Amino acid sequence: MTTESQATAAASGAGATARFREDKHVSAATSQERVSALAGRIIKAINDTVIDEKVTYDEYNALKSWLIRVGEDGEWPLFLDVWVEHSVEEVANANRHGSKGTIEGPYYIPNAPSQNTPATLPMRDDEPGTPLLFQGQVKNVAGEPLPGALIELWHADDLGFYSQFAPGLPEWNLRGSVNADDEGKFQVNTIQPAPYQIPTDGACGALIAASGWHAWRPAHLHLKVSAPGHQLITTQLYFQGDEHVADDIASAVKPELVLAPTDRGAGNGREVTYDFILDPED
Ligand code: MBD
Ligand code: FE
Repeated sequence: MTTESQATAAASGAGATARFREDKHVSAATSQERVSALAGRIIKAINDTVIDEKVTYDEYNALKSWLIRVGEDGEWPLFLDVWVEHSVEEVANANRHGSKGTIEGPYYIPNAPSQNTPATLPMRDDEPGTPLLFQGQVKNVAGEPLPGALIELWHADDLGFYSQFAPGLPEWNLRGSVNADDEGKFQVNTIQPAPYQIPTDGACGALIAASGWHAWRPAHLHLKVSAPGHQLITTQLYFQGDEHVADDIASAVKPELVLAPTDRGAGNGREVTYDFILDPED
């Protein structure tokens, strides 16, 4: 039997690459002018670094072989989502008045099994981890409840593995689409995810080791929240007391996104309430 501990960087990378190709229909919408301006700046930033740092041929060749390996390991989605997506998200959501967004990361899968609130995410009978009741309400920027809200939730298990990107997990483990009630209220039963370490055995892990960095993200819930007439928000929620909240490898933590769940007593795990405020469609 394959188990989660046999997850490899190359297998998760191949999965994330395939996922990206299925979901993101990148058109030729970028003009020649814009491509030239952006590619020109990025190339210049590399050349400026070479000149400023007096980069040697050995270092240049190390870079070349590392970049080749990023491709071989299928780790371009991981590399970009860990080290670049946070600034793209900052630009994209700069004018929102509602809840904070943050990066999507490489492991979203659309069309998870749909349920009405109160919901329990698909999980194994013996799913390890502290039970977590996540509840709240979806509202507009005037504080009014939004009917027809949808909460898509996906997260790692108690060992830090995502279904469909690590072997041995049921297809939709800890992934769900929850319809809120007529007042935008929702309740989702799940388990507390573990801190997540990005794969250490691939090209991104090699960069982290060679730099003396760490590979950790704080434990997080991934969410996409939407309602008719409103802008979908892609975000993550973190947990107070997690040491990696202060030094996320993906730079995706914002203070507004840190939860402080309370104990429910009687061995029922923890619960936390978080309301989502959605901006109107433009
Ligand atoms: C993750 O789970 C994640 O959220 C990001 C941003 C990168 C790698 C794995
Ligand atoms: Fe994640």
